[in-house]
Amino acid sequence: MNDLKLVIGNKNYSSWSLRPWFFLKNLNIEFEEELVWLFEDCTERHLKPYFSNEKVPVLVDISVSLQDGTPLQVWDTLAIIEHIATRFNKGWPEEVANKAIARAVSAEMHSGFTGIRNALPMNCKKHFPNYPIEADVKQDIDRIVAVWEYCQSQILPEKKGAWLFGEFCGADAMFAPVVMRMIGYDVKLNGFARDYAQMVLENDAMQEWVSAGKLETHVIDEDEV
Ligand SMILES: N[C@@H](CCC(=O)N[C@@H](CS)C(=O)NCC(=O)O)C(=O)O
Repeated sequence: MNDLKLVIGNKNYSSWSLRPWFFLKNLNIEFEEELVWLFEDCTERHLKPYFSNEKVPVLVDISVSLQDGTPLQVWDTLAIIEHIATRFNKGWPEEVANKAIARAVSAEMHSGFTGIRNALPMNCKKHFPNYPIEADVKQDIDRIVAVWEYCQSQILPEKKGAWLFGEFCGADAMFAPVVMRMIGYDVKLNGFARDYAQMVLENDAMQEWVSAGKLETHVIDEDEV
């Protein structure tokens, strides 16, 4: 039995769920998965056992007990990533500056980029060629590309690799759904951003997630543009 259970939403739509799932998969940490269909009659009942204000993702870690003997629950994507990194002592760059930058860009992703998040909802099934990109979304995209290039410029010679800091880390997980949005809405990218997006799309874990998302038949109307 796994110590960890990750409660997630629909793979086709739930971008927040994808982040910790992608993080665990790429760190080769085993976990059980519970999928809850979002915005349906049963959603509230299925999320009631969790202290997450009826939101996903939630990580349940039975190796850690609370005062009342129940297992630790961690909700909110960034807190889940931090807990996994603390428990397994991996998942952020080791070097102090890059660790701080990785956390800064992850926090920026967590709290910002509402233009792209609102206008281009993740939908693994869809591809919209030449989708019209509004000015506020373009601003977000430009900032994201600048962030990716900034991270890449900090890669240490001994950590060379295709991820944002060479080796995979939490920042890659935080930006993974953004890649899906950029590809789905046909955002034109160049240079490192284009190669990075392609690499994330081809990643085994991403392919597994997208394939499962494409098989789902549940529809969330507000995420359909
Ligand atoms: N800031 C939260 C956001 C979580 C969130 O909004 N999750 C969405 C699914 S992607 C959700 O559970 N929505 C259900 C609802 O709002 O009722 C996090 O980082 O985990």
